[in-house]
Amino acid sequence: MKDYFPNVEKIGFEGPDSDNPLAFRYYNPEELIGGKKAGEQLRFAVAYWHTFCGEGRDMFGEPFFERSWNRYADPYDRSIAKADAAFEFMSKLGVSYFCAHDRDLAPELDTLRQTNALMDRVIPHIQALMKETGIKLLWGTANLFSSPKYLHGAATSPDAKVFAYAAGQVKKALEVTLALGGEGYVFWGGREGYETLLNTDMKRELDHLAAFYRIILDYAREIRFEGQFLIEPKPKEPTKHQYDFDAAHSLAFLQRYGLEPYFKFNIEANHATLAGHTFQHELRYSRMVGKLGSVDANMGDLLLGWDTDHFPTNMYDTMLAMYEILLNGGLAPGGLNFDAHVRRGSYEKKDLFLSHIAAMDAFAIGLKAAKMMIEHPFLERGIQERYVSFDSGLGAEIEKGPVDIHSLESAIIDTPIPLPASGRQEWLENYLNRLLLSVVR
Ligand code: XUL
Ligand code: CO
Repeated sequence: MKDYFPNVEKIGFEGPDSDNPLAFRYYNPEELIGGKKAGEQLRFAVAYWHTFCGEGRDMFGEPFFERSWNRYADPYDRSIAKADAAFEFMSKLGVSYFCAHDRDLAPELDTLRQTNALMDRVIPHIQALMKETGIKLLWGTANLFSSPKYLHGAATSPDAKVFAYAAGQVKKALEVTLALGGEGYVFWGGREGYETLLNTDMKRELDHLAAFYRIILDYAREIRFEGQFLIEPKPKEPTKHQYDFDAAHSLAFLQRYGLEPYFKFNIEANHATLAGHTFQHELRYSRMVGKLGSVDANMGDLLLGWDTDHFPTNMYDTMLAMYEILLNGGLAPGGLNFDAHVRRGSYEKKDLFLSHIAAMDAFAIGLKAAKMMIEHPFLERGIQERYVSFDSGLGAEIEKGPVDIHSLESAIIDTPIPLPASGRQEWLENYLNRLLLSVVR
């Protein structure tokens, strides 16, 4: 392995009082939290695209990050160098998983045949690095949005040849995911949406999207890919309206087309906030319908209206996220994928470590606080009490059903209705603050 990060040793756990920036303060993978190792519960993954492909480009600025592994002119050499840098980075950081698009691993050439042939040359090297380091693929995916051919979408493109190309690309991406032992496969609808209904047949595009999924599911069966398929909802960006808007939209789509049994959701924090939801809302909804499969762990800036993909360092959010995840019975075979990139101002290679360390520490704190929330089921008890009127009498009859409108009316028509109990929201929020402080103290 080449030495792309010569000044960084393996990152260790040094505890809250350490002054070493290249150390974990709260994340100790071996620490037993509720009888299970923290590392096994958190299942962190590094996102290949942001961490090894990102070079600081934004709408107004050129790429300038020093990422020597991306400097090779030959696409094969570049892919190999990038993989070497990735596995050195991930081993030093101490994560067990990565996530990647097909085009992160090997770039696109003129035809799909040529692109696939390049991929076939790169994959053995990735397999060797995986074997050497023990780092596994959490999920694979295909980049169906960067190439200009996808300008009107991939599975929802008005051009049938583009649809066919996208299917061919996913066929290969699935084979690669299988060859790398990927535990899941994610569909993020990159440009599956529309800019204006003036030129869009929404019904036809949704039918095409469902047909696309069916074709891929059939192929997965054919090659015996048994990983979990995941849809990653996002309401907008790059298109004005994305079809997988949020978890509830995505569930309705899956139900409408009879695809529900085959998918779970990969919930991303910043996509939730773009949809006008909290991260916890999307996690709760997915959990509630049995569809919480994996998480893209990042955070947005609520003052900015786009997908800023910050590293998740807000402990309050990580606490509530881990609460939902624990109540979900964990995420396996999913995990916490850092779909996040360093700010343009954080341009040093070292910042790649510092950002991941900050996020991993924040999630370790979140896990500990969430465990306490569950051990002292204060919230759950409060919620049970809040609905006590549905446990017996009239409420129980409503829940059991059927109840007719006349019996409901006669139950209330002659009685003044007292105010329902206080929701005590601020008291609950204060309780959570105390709990969080007791973890970091
Ligand atoms: C884009 C996004 C993607 C997916 C994978 O907003 O989140 O990186 O996670 O395609
Ligand atoms: Co994502």
